[in-house]
This record gives sequence, C-alpha cells and structure tokens, in this order.
Amino acid sequence: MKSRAAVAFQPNAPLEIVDVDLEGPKAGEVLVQIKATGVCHTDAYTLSGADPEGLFPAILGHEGGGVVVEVGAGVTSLKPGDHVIPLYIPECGQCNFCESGKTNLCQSIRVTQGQGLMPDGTSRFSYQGKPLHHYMGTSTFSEYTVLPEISLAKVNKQAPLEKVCLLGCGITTGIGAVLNTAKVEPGSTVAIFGLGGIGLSAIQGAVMAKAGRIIAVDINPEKFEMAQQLGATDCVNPKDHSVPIQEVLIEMTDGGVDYSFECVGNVGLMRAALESCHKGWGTSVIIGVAGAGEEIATRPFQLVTGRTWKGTAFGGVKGRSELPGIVDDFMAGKIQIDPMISYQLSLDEINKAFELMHAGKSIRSVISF
Ligand code: NAD
Ligand code: AHE
Ligand code: ZN
Ligand code: ZN
Repeated sequence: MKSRAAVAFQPNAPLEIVDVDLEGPKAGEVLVQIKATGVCHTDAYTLSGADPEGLFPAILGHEGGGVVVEVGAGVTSLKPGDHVIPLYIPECGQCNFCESGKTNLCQSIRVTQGQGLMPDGTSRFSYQGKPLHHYMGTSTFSEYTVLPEISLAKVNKQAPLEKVCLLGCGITTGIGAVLNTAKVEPGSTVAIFGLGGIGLSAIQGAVMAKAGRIIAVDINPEKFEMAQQLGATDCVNPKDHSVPIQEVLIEMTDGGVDYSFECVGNVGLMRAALESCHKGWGTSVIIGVAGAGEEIATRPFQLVTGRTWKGTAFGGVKGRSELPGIVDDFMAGKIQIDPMISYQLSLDEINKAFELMHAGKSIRSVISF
C-alpha cells in the first residue's frame, strides 16, 4: 500500500513529505494507522547526524498513537480497531532482560531495531524501489507503519490519541525517571536541568512524588512560567550567575540536592547535575542523549563521597504491561498532557515542528494525520 510519510533522506536536511510504499505485516507484525505523533528532541538529534545509530534514508518518529488496521500471522494480543501506542522499547516478556525484573530494556529485537530493520532483517518501507530504514522500531512520521506485536501497548479506546501519543516517549520518560529510576521520596529536594518536554514532565513526577523543593534550571527563561505552573518552587538561569551552576545549587540548598535530572543531552551539564548532588547520598539521573563521541567526566571523588550517577530510558517503564495504566492515570486526571502541547500541526508542516523546537518556542508539537 501507499502511505504519506515524512522521510529523512539525509542528515541535517528538511524532511520530505512523499508517498512511500509499505508492505503488509508479516508473522508477528501489526499494521497501524498513526493518528498523531509528537516530535521529540531525539528525532532532531538523529536528524542532525549526531546519533551513532542514525541511518538514512529513514522514517523517523517514535511518539505516536494509532489504530490497528491489520495483524500478521500468529498475532494474538491485538486485533483491528484496537488503539495502540508504539514502543521504542518493546516488551517480549521472555528475554533475560524482561525476566530479570531489574530493567525495562527488553533486548529481544534490539539489534535489528538499531539497524533500522524489522526483526526478520528486512524493511517494510520503500520509496522508488529502494528500501527506507525504520527508526526506533516505530517510524511514526508515516500515516501507516508496521511494528512487531511486542512493540505495541494496547490502550484505553476512550483516550484521545492526539494527546496520549505524548505518553509514547516524553511525558512517560520524565515522570518515570523520577518515580521509577530515582524513586524520589516525599520531602526531597530535586533539581531538573532542562525544561523541555522531558524536564517539565520530570517536574510533574516530582510533584507526584511529593518532593519538598523542585528547582528548575534552564538557559531559556521563557520556560520558567510553565515550570512554575507545573510545580517548580524555584527557577534558576545559569546565565544569571558568574559561578558554575553546581555551586549555585549547593549554596541554595545548604549542601546540594537529593536528586538531580539532566534533561538536555549536554555532557557538561550532566557533570554539573551530578556535582549539584548532596555529599553522602545525592543521586543524579541522566535522561538526555548525547552525540556520537561525547563522554561524561567528573572527579571519582564525587562518587567516592556517596553520590550516585545513573541513567534511564523511557523512565524505566515496561511498555506493554505498564503504559496502559499510565494512559488510565491521564484519563483519571493524574497526569497533565494539555499544557505540553504547544502546537498542533499537519504532516505537511512537520519541519516547522523542528524549527519551533530549536527556537525554544515549543514544548511539544503534535502532528495529526
Ligand atoms: P527540548 O529541546 O524540548 O528541551 C531541552 C531544554 O533544554 C530546552 O528548554 C533548552 O532551553 C534546555 N537547555 C539547553 N541547553 C541547556 C543548558 N546548557 N542548561 C540548561 N538548559 C538547557 O528536548 P526534550 O524533548 O525535552 O529532550 C531532552 C533530552 O532528553 C534530549 O537529549 C532527548 O534526546 C532526551 N530524551 C531521552 C529519553 C530517554 O529515554 N532517556 C527520552 C526522551 C528524550
Ligand atoms: N542511538 C543513540 C541512543 C539513543 C537513546 O539513548 N535512546 C533512548 C531513548 S531516547 C527517546 O527519546 C533509549 O531508549 N535508549 C535505550 C536503547 O536501547 O536505545 C546512541 O547513542 O547510539
Ligand atoms: Zn523521545
Ligand atoms: Zn524482552
């Protein structure tokens, strides 16, 4: 079949909206009509050419919501008409990662997913007779996409897909980083570095965890109003200070924060977030994704003296078993999505979503098909 899609033909160039060819689902696969998709900074990161796994040409997008159109042989858990959120971290339930009970990082199809291919080693997408790469196993910048059954979470049909698509990455990641990865306790002092979709969602998570003080850090002061609306108690712009931001936070908190979250993808800021933590117990969580060749550094003494440095993907959430409950939490009013949606755009306008993100003018743009 044909599908209208935004194709990344090469790094650092605008996406091109074309009609691509899409093969139907093979065994264990599902054809989904994407109704809406968010644009996450990770899509921009890969498009920039900084992603060591970035492949071109590809159909990017990993923050979608859609409806099942057709299932391949052997698919038992989904049927046409089901509402689904694509998962860039699948949940097979059978690999040693899934069975460990220690991680959400199912590895059952990670190798082929990283190669931009379906689990059988081939692509379902092509354009003018040449294959296009899938992206993160999801490729939600296409009206129709094919995914493995294990890469789909079945969600409440009442949930508006043009909103809950954002639970496919950004909002779930920020909230999950606080609740699952850091396990912030009531009364804690928390610092959030970077107030995009991820950092603002981490603020929501910190409010849910009943943190006592939530310090929001960004170099764009236009982000502070929304941070305060969501529950930040303090806002700090590193550009307003002559000393490094970690010194500012240590001074503000009488020794450092209990938890910090890096939501930018800047390795220097990752160091600052770690070094903002309290001696003896502070924990810093890396959420931001850094470019190829970049590395983190700090004095080992920072860890010897009791700080913990960790990271998280998709907020530690297991997509198939836990995301449906998170959608229900949104339906019950426990999670805010509306303030995160800055713009609603059509697929033809998708490059504008990237421009708005780079200009710091949007939290999330949602593309509706
Ligand atoms: P975004 O572009 O919407 O927001 C980034 C924010 O960081 C902006 O508000 C910007 O002003 C701020 N910023 C930039 N440089 C800064 C600095 N030096 N100090 C303080 N603030 C600074 O991005 P997003 O969609 O929220 O994504 C944030 C990061 O999280 C990206 O690196 C993305 O790839 C990553 N991410 C990771 C996961 C995961 O599972 N680990 C999931 C989603 C996104
Ligand atoms: N391809 C990059 C890594 C990118 C990355 O870390 N992705 C996160 C999700 S970001 C969503 O916006 C992730 O899930 N990581 C776990 C994994 O298995 O990819 C690189 O550096 O190679
Ligand atoms: Zn993302
Ligand atoms: Zn698994």
